[in-house]
Amino acid sequence: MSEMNSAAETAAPHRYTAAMAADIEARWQDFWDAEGTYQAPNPSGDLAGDPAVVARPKKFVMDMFPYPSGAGLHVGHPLGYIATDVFARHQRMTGHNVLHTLGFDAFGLPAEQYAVQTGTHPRVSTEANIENMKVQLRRLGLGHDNRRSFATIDPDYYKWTQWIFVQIFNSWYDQEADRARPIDELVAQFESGAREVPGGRAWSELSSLERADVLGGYRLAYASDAPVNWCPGLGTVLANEEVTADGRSERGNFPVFKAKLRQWNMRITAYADRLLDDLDALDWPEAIKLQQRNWIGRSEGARVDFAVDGHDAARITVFTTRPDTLFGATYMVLAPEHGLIDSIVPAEWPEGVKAEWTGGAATPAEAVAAYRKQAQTKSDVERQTEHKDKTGVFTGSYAVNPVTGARIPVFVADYVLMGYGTGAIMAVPGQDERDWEFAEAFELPIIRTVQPPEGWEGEAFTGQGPAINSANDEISLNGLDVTEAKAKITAWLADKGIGEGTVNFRLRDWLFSRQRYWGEPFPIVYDEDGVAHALPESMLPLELPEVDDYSPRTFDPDDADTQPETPLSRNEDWVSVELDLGDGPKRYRRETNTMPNWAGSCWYELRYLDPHNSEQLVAPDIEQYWMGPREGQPHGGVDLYVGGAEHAVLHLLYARFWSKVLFDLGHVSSVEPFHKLYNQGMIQAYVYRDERGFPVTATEVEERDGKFFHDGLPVKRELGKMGKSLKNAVTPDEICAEYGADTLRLYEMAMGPLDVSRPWDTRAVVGQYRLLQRLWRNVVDEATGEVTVVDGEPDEATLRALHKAIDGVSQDMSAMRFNTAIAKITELNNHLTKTGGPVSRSVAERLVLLVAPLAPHIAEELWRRLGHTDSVVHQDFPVADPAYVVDETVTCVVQIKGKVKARLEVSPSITDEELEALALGDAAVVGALGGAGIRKVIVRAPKLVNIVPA
Ligand code: ANZ
Repeated sequence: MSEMNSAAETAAPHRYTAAMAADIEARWQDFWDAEGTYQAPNPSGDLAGDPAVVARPKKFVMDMFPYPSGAGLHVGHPLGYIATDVFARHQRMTGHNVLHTLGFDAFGLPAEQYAVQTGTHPRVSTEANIENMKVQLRRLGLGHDNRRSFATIDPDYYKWTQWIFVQIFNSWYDQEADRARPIDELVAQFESGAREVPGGRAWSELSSLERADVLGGYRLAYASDAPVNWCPGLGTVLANEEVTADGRSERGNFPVFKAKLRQWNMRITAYADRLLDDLDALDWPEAIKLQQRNWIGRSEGARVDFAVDGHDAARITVFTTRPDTLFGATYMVLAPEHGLIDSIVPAEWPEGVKAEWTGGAATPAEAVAAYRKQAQTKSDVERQTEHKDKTGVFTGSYAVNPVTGARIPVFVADYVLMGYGTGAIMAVPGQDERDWEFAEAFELPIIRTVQPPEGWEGEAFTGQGPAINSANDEISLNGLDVTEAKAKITAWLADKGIGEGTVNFRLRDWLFSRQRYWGEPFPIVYDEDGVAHALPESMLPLELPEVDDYSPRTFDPDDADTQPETPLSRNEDWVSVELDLGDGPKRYRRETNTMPNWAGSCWYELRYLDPHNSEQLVAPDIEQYWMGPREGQPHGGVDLYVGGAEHAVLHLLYARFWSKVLFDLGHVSSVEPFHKLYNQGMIQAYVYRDERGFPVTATEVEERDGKFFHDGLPVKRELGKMGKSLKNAVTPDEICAEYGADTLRLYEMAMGPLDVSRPWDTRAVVGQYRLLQRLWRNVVDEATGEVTVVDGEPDEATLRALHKAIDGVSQDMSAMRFNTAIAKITELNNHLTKTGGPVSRSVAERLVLLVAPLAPHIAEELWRRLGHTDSVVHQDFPVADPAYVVDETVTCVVQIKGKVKARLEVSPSITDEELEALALGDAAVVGALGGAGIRKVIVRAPKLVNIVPA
């Protein structure tokens, strides 16, 4: 290969080669940096610029920013970054002020784990990784406004992450106004008596601790003792979203247990309805919207209170989506963590208890305790798995069905979750599959309350039908359909004061603290009463202290009875401080948890807008300019946000939530952070495994007759992820070295539709390299380096090829169909190659402009060689002349009595009828006929019309 190259280079010293690409690319990258080519002006502030550019329509194009891992980038990572770059470049060339930049999401577990393994400080390793990634990214020629880049670990940045936390802490959700408001306004209502203080006492009578407790029930950021996901193996608690389907930590794959620990939470549930409703106006993939809807999980139903036999004060409140089935509720279930259990468990088993209900225990208390212990080790998902054997134990107590008056046994079973509804259910085996299975296993009665179709037996019926077996002296549902029955029974329950219609959400509040070092410190201190105070803005950023030991305290992964220990708590000098928070110097203790790594990505789109602002989160006019609501974008937001579909819930939901809080509090004009979301596919790679199933280095594999060998031994090929662990990573650096960044960019864009996953194939990259070589040859003489284009008009066929390409590429660019855009450019380029002879300047220039978004370096070079002194980046994208875009025409001969009288240029697809009408209306034909009538017309579309006059 290298020998061939050198031979070619001597014969054609000005050929486009990898060496030439390297030279061109480095030169233009330096030029762009020096000129600030990609700087987008703001309407005001330190990044203000040319008012004429600001006056253009804006385009804010954004990528999901990378986590700077130590492994660096492989060719799969930049797929989205290249795509947004191509799109942004096209937008720039079609008259937009384009904001495109990239920052780094740099707090989080991997850096910390790496630091613990190697003994380097996480800041040191993270910053080194960022530098390395910047070098890799710069090589790709991405047109970023580098003035706007930052990392979430920069104190200038996390000052504002902490500031937003304080805003959230200092606000509450006013249900009536349906928005967040400052907490001071709530306090004023308590003080004036306009709102009753929970508990009924006067605000002035409460101690500061009592007041803090009351306010904690309202604040949008609050500490609570709710059961959380505790992961001893990682030494930290985790959000629900970070726990896998089988109850393990997404990171590290350690067991996760439920434990009661005091932790910070974000009241995202207050926004459940708005998070749901506002999805409608967003331009997002339906699949992602659906995942968010499911995660939020809105269910309409009812709460129903059940009395407990022999415990006058006790009520079991259930949430049900099927109140119409109440007559069929033959037992009840409490989640193992339910708070009522201990107070209703009797000392002895009641008379006549069935053996299989007791779990073999001597007393109900023992049975319940043993069952709870076992349930603790299972994840919510495991507990809910369909058709898993139903387990449970009897509490020894009975509840009373409020419509039938029947005594129904109360069980504890893990298929009911504490975190959903009320943590208690009425079980209706006749209409619910899980209840049916449980009833069969525990020999409980089954009463159908909806008429199943004929022949339906042996299983629950969950479909629609008329109500049956559903009447008492006061109310009958019989004969009503499900919807009618629900309405009727709900009204009846409300009337009796034992139930009401409610809406329940699956969404839980967001657990917001982690027991880590490498995260944003909370801007919170506690006074000697234990009351939490937010730090004033003047004390922000609260920087991470330098500590000797930043490793988390981890435990035996299986030991549920451990307690987290925060690394920051080991630093007494930092923890214990004297501060003046407005009422004189006092001693405080700092919060020693840190924020989860999601915090930094909850608002980064705003920092790109006004990256150096130290006075304000973002200047309002700048925020409105780039993010504000517009026609077609009623909630405002980033114009295009590109990233992987794996962020369907966590990041996108959290960022939407913060955005809404900031909107409510008047800090931003956009209600939503991201108007249009696009998920790029994955670049997959072949994995080769030896006989034991271990991956072998992909580049060492040989192919023979469709079989694959490594070191002479057969290996199996499969498609998988790209990465170090599967020994199949290809780096952009390798491809850039071998072909240049422009070839890499083209190849990644040409592989297939952007949203589809595709296998990487290094051998195919050369195809795009050849395209660029032919492009070069159409403009530059490989032997002399002279530009070969000529003045003068191209021929008709070339004009057609050119304008068709312009038309198609323009549409493809706007719709992000970059693969088909490349196909059209290739076609045009091949046309020019085939035509032979020098290309006309006007065609060559427009071809270069078409290529510019995709392969900016070679385009910039050719543009310069074609005699231009300004950058190709800000040229107008070519516009197609519609006259040349329409299909080509064919010549139709019109004969009268066999003699040619006219020639018509017609579409090749014209019909006989259209052609006949056209011919008879033609002036020459009308003249030749001279008013004579017509006996017959013979039409052979599209080429011939023969008229026989009368
Ligand atoms: C009686 C009933 C009868 C129910 C019937 C369903 C069908 P979604 O739609 O997901 O909101 N449920 C309530 N809380 C639960 C908990 N903490 N753990 C497990 N299951 C729980 O589901 C609501 C239904 O799931 C509720 O309606 C309840 O069972 C059950 F024919 O009540 B149903």
